[in-house]
Amino acid sequence: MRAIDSHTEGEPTRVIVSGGPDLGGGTMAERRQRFAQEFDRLRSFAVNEPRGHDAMVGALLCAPVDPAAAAGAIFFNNVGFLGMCGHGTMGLAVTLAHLGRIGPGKHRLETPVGDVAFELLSRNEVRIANVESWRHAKSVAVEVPGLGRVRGDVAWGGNWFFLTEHTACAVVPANIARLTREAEAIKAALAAAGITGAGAAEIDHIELFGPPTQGADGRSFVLCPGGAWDRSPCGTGTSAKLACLAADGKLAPGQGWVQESVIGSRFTASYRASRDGRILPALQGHAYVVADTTLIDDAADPFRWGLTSGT
Ligand code: PYC
Repeated sequence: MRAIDSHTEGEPTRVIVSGGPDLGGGTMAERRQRFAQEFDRLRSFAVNEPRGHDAMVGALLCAPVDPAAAAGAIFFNNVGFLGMCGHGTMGLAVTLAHLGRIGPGKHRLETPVGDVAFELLSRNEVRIANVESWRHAKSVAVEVPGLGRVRGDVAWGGNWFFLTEHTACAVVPANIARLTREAEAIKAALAAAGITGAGAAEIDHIELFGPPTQGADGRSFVLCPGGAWDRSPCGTGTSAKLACLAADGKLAPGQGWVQESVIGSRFTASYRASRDGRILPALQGHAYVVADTTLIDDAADPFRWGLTSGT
């Protein structure tokens, strides 16, 4: 399996460019389902230890349904599959450029939750136009053991998010272990209380906000499904935040928003209005290719399919 690794504002992406599962034709949503049902161990093989680690996000590069698109992609992580991935799309863009498959300019990526336009602005700078995003529920209250009543919004930005300013500590690197515990407790409480996204979808990303540093408008800690925290400001999380700001009338279409991660890396963002109060977010950030590598499959290796929590 050939993999090209990159990071986007600190968050890793591993793009499988060859040797991945053959998922046949069909939409990216259909191919994601086939990947999950028939080839899940290849997901673990590619991103879990010993070849990867919990924070690694994978992207299987696919031939697009529409030949005019640059590519299709199915994003996944240490425990399962993602809808969209903002940082991953930026990583994939610089990877395609590294492979000589795209040049500077505008391109389109097919994902399981819709098409995403992206623009390679320079070797390491990418702008993406994410899928339609919206706030699903405002100021939802949930009782969280150890934290008390926590209020936050539920929003879609390509994945489901619970966004709250209720944090027991500052959003700084020294508090990452504590923020992780807090976010995990909120996620468990939401599930226990039956609070979901649309269509009973699990809220699998938790976004905790604290005061930004100079030059930024928002600072967030994002817990991803699988327990890893996002080193980048999280593209789908930033989109969910823009949807909430738009719904509250706190950010106008076209107005800039700088979101920083817990480690201080940044995306610049804005949105266009869409139907029914929904928005079309645009995000910009930097990504760098860091490895072009071969993942080896040894049938004698007891941890051939990767270490998982059940290992
Ligand atoms: O950038 O959208 C994102 C993302 C999702 C999970 C990790 N990063």
